[in-house]
Amino acid sequence: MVQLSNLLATIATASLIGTTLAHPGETHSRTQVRRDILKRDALATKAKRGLDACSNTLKARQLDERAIARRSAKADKLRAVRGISTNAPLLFRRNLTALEEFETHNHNLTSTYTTDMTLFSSNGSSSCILTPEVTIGPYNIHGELIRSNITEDQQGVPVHLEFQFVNINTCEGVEDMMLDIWAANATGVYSGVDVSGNEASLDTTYLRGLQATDSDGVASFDTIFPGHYAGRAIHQHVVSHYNYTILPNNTIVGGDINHIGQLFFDESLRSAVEATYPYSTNTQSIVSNDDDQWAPSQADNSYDPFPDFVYLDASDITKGLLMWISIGIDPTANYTSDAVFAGSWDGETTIPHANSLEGV
Ligand SMILES: *[C@@H]1O[C@H](CO)[C@@H](O)[C@H](O)[C@H]1NC(C)=O
Ligand SMILES: *[C@@H]1O[C@H](CO)[C@@H](O)[C@H](O)[C@H]1NC(C)=O
Ligand SMILES: *[C@@H]1O[C@H](CO)[C@@H](O)[C@H](O)[C@H]1NC(C)=O
Ligand SMILES: *[C@@H]1O[C@H](CO)[C@@H](O)[C@H](O)[C@H]1NC(C)=O
Ligand SMILES: *[C@@H]1O[C@H](CO)[C@@H](O)[C@H](O)[C@H]1NC(C)=O
Ligand SMILES: *[C@@H]1O[C@H](CO)[C@@H](O)[C@H](O)[C@H]1NC(C)=O
Ligand SMILES: *[C@@H]1O[C@H](CO)[C@@H](O)[C@H](O)[C@H]1NC(C)=O
Ligand SMILES: CC(=O)N[C@H]1CO[C@H](CO)[C@@H](O)[C@@H]1O
Repeated sequence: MVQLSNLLATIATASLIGTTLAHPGETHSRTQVRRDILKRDALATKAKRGLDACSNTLKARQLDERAIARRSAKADKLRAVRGISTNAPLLFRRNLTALEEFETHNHNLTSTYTTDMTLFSSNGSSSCILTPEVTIGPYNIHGELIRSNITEDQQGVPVHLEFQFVNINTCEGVEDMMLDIWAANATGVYSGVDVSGNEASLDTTYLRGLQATDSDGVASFDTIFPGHYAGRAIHQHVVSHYNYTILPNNTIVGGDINHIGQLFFDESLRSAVEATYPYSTNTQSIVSNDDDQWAPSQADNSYDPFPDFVYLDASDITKGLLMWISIGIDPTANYTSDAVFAGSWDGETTIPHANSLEGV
């Protein structure tokens, strides 16, 4: 069996390299990619150690207790809105053991589900989730709006996606960061770009938006499960800004970036989602997390770039998912120089940048 650490490191590494090949705008050289991987591995090791040290502190326990209460209440609320019985079992409790058995075992835990709400814990089974710093990719757009619901008119499996950022030095939530997220739609097309491999969509902003973290380091979005596109495993981008300025027109300028990440999703979940309409109409070729493993891996850090999740209705995935991930960061890190923007949204259209790798 593939070791968890190697498997995940490989996934993370492969994704980074996969991005380089798959995204037409990406021009990083192999040397640059290798340098990025080494830098990221060093940072991830440090963050993992920091989070491990956090797991038994009072602050972390309190943060976790609040997370359990919040996520549990959120699940109830989302289910009530959709008219789903709160007694219905939730699907897919993923834990570290399940993840280690990722390749050989099905970790759909429907039949073993109990009423234990600690499944919403950030610690315990899914102890101290860590996503590494991953390349920003060429589809980042400057000037998107501050809003929690980024769905717009996009059809797909609704997802309430909760991020929690934890300071690896203090074990506290990282407050007042502006999270900026983006992903491809159900048929694998990003809004706001017009490049080969991505249907022209400059006048759209779907599945993009910003939200500030609260005192627990939490910010959440209502979106849909992303679709796949050729050359990449399904992923969700997230970047965190700090020391930014909010403009009157509900967007931000300035500041620095202290995390650049991508979330990945369990293979079984991906297939279950993609069996439904309109994902089922996507004709682009699928790259699974496993298939992304072609790249050589030299690191063996314990990465977990997969959010935990529950089905809101155990019998119908199209009713939606609640997903959450806790990400350990060093809030004083500065990745501003690694951030590139494909264009800027001006309220009506996206103005592509002449060089998609330029900063703002
Ligand atoms: C974690 O998952 C494994 C494999 O699916 C399961 O046997 C085990 O009971 C789970 N542990 C917890 C704490 O849920
Ligand atoms: C968090 O996880 C660690 C490592 O598994 C464990 O030692 C600790 O007791 C857990 N803390 C809580 C509050 O569950
Ligand atoms: C988000 O907005 C879409 C329409 O744009 C709507 O259908 C959906 O119910 C909203 N989600 C939530 C959780 O409010
Ligand atoms: C995804 O976006 C493209 C471009 O905006 C659009 O043509 C396509 O219909 C969208 N897919 C779905 C499932 O709505
Ligand atoms: C998960 O398990 C439940 C119950 O065994 C089953 O109905 C459902 O189809 C499974 N889903 C996936 C994605 O395997
Ligand atoms: C972060 O990096 C950017 C780009 O290199 C630089 O302009 C900025 O001054 C840095 N911020 C801090 C707080 O050092
Ligand atoms: C918001 O205001 C800034 C500064 O005037 C402008 O550059 C930007 O295009 C505006 N964005 C939107 C979405 O209106
Ligand atoms: C100049 C400035 O605003 N610096 C702030 C940047 O953000 C950090 C973390 O939130 C603050 O500690 C600094 O004061």
